[in-house]
Amino acid sequence: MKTILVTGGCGFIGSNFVRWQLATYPDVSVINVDKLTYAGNLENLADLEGNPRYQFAKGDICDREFIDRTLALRPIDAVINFAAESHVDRSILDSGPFIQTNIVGTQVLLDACRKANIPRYVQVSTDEVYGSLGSDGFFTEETPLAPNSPYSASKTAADLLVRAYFHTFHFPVITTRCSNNYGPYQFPEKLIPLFISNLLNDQQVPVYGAGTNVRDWIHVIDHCRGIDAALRRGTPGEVYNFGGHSELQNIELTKKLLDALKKPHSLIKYVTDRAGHDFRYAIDTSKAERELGWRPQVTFEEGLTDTIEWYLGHRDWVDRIKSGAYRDYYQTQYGQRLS
Ligand code: NAD
Ligand code: TDX
Repeated sequence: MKTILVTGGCGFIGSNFVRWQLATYPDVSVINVDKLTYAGNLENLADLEGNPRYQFAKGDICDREFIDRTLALRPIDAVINFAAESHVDRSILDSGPFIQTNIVGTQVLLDACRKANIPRYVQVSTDEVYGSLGSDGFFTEETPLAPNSPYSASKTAADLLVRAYFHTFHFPVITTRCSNNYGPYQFPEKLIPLFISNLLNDQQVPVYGAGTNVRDWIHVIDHCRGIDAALRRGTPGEVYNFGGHSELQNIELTKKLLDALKKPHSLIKYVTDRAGHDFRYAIDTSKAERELGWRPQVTFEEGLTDTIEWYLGHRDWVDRIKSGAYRDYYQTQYGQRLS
C-alpha cells in the first residue's frame, strides 16, 4: 500500500484517519479529495501542510471529470470514501444534499474507480443502515437493512450500490459500518462536541425527548484502526461492523459531560424529540475481531477525558466554526440564538 486516495479528509473522521495513516506508515502517501462543505475544514490538517507525503485536491465526488483527473495523478493502491453529508438532523431539514453526495457521489466514484482499475475501494458506512434496536440485541453484518432517516437511507442506498458493483463487476469493494464516533475535530453539531462547546460558554444543552435513547460510542482512532484493518486484511465483497462496547443513554452521557466540566445539571434542557429518532444502536464486533484481528482499545473514560481536554485547548477552532453559518443552523434547528 503506497498511495491511498481518501475523500472527505477535511472532515472529522477523515482528518483523523489521514493524520493517523501518515504517522503509522512511513511509506504511505495520501491524496485527500474534499469539496470543503460547511463540515470540511482545512484547519483540521493544517499541521500536514508541506508534508511531501500529503496532497490536497479540492473537488466534489459528484464531478466525474475532476475524479478521473485526480485518479490519473499517479498510481493509486486504494480509495477510501469518507465524503458524505453526515448529520441526521440536517437530513431532516433538507435531504437534497444527502441524496446528491451520499448516493450520486458514491456512484460516480465507483464508476471512476472501476474504469481506473483501482485495486481496492473501501466504503465508510454506518450502523444506522440497520435501523433501530429495542432494549436488547446487537447489530451484526447479517442484520437486515432498515434505515429510518433520510441520512441513513442515503447511506444504505450507497451501500447497495457498492454491493452491486462487487456482484456485477467483481469490483474489489469493502464496506465498514461503525457506531457513533467521538474525539478531536468533530464538528460541533453532533452531541458530544455540541454539548462540550455549549457548556464551555455556560449555555444550555438540548437533550431530545426524555434522553433515554442509547448510542454505542467509539473513539475515532479505534474506528480509523478498523478501517485500516479492513483495507489491508479485509476480503473483497465483505462488510465489517465496528463499535466501542460503550453503550450509554444520552442523558447519562450528558450528565457525565456536565460533571466533567463542573457545570450544574440545571443546564440540561429537554427539547422536542428528533423526528423518527432511532431508539438504540449497539454493535456485535465479533466478525472484525475474528477476521481482522481488530478490537477497540480506547476506554470511554479515557477517550472522553482526552476529548474534553482537546476542546478546552482548541476553543479558537470551535469559535471560528460557530461564528459563521453555524449560527443560522442553530437557530433553525433549536429555535434559539446562540449568545
Ligand atoms: P463530516 O461531516 O465531519 O465530514 C464530511 C467531509 O466530507 C467534509 O470534509 C466535507 O467537506 C466532505 N464532503 C461532503 N460532501 C462532499 C462531496 N460531494 N465531495 C467531496 N467531499 C465532500 O463527517 P464524519 O463524521 O467525518 O463522517 C465521515 C464518514 O463516516 C461519513 O461517510 C459518515 O457517514 C461515516 N460515519 C460517521 C460516523 C460518526 O459518528 N461521525 C459513524 C459511522 C460512519
Ligand atoms: O442536540 C442534540 N440533542 C440530542 O439529544 C443532538 C445533536 C443529538 N441528540 C441525540 C440524538 C442521538 O440519540 O444524541 C444522540 C447522538 O446524536 P448525533 O450526535 O447527532 O449522532 P447520531 O444521530 O446518533 O448519528 C451519528 O452516528 C452515526 C453520526 O452523526 C452519523 O454520521 C453516524 O453515521
